[in-house]
Amino acid sequence: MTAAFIGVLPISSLSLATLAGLPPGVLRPGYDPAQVRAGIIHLGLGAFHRAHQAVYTNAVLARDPRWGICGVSLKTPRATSELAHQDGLYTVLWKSPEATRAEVIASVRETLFAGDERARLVQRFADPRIAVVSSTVTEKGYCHDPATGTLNFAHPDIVHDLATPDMPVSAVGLLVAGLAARRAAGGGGLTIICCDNLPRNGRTLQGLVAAFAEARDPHLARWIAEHAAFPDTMVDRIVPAATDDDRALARTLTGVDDPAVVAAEPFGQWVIERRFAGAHPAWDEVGAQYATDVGVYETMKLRLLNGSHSAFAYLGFLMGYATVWQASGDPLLAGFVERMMGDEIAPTVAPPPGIDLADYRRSLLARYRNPALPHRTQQIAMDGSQKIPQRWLNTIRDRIAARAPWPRLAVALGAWIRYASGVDEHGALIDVVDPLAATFRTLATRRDDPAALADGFLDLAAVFGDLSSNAAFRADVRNATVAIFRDGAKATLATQPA
Ligand code: CS2
Repeated sequence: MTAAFIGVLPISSLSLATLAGLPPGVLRPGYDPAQVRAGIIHLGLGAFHRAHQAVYTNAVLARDPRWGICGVSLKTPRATSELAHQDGLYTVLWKSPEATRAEVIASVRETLFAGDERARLVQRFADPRIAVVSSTVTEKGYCHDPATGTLNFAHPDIVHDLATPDMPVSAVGLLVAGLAARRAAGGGGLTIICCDNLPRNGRTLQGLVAAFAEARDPHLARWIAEHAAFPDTMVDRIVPAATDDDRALARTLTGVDDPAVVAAEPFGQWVIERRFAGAHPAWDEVGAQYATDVGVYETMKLRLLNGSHSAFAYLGFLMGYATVWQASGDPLLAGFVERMMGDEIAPTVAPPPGIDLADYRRSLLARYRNPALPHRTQQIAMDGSQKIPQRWLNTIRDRIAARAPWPRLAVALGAWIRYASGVDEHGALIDVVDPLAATFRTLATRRDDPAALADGFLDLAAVFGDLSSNAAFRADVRNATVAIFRDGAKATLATQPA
């Protein structure tokens, strides 16, 4: 146990040793963490995993100790070292507008940093007790072409991993190396569960793994096709990056230090396609749902939730709002996004069984307006090139096919182009975080001519795919971009028909 000091009082860290002494109001694991062994490898130990899949798994562990998580960080050792330091424990702050509750989660029972424990990690896949591998590595972590969902063989990480398959740095390279180790050990089936916001995320990851494995060794590719299952999933919970205030609040509520705290809304949804290669946790007994077709849930969530989230992010940022909570409280912007959802997005979405889309839309706005959970517009604005295809462009494709208008989605795209070009409405620089940021900077030299600037962005085939060569689509986005640059975001919204 380590100690930090506030003034002269030593504050202990969260750990197995301090768990029993936490105040009674703190929710604790309903099992003895020491009795748990790992049955799941999870790639990507970020806040979302800690507040979502790891929480469902925490509930499963109260009934079945086989499903502890071996949590893996791929890029930086921060999460793994923080968690290792506190025996894998961390606090979730459940924040609703009315109250905040602290809960300690203990499902992460092992931690590995791929950077310096790669060989050990690959060998972990050979353990017969591991039956599930899940991932939250963000959209860009799959090294794919967002417009087509196919592996980007020119991506430096993929080039690296194909040259040195035993030293993988990418998630796909790592999965294939792990599957190769399992095959070499005579291991059985493995269920690989992608939990990122990609359309048909299971099928997509299966295609990426198959393409990589085929390039590496066709026999391995065949073994994977026969032994690995890749269910589609829909994952939902709003989990903004934790702040210093969250860490201070956790300390007040628990009496211990926890740099790995996450803050999240109580609402959560996890729909998993019933497609498993072997044993798996009974997540369906603790609030998740197994379904034969996850596509309808996923389309609804990606287009309505993530689509409106990105609209609030780009337009809200340009209008001076730092958080979704503030942006969705602006009547002009909220009205605009509501119309976008109701008139343009919802008609392209089939309601999943038992869900009323109007209720769903209303509940999204209520979730965004949770003042206890400020979600930075700039956080959501990150990596737009990887997000926009599934959040907006597939909807637009459906609208075009139905010969139906999509004026608000065009304005949202204009806002993205303005944001990505790197200067806000007051001339201040925007910190644009995106794998294509360098390309954006080159395109942004045309900022003095918004129509030409828009054309430069619309030429990005990795984002726009077939739409790059659709003249009518280009004209609508070009006009919206010109309006945003000429009039600003607010005035552009004000001129939309009611
Ligand atoms: C957000 C998502 O950061 C983003 O791009 O839109 O992380 C969103 O909060 C989750 O998908 C909600 O389930």
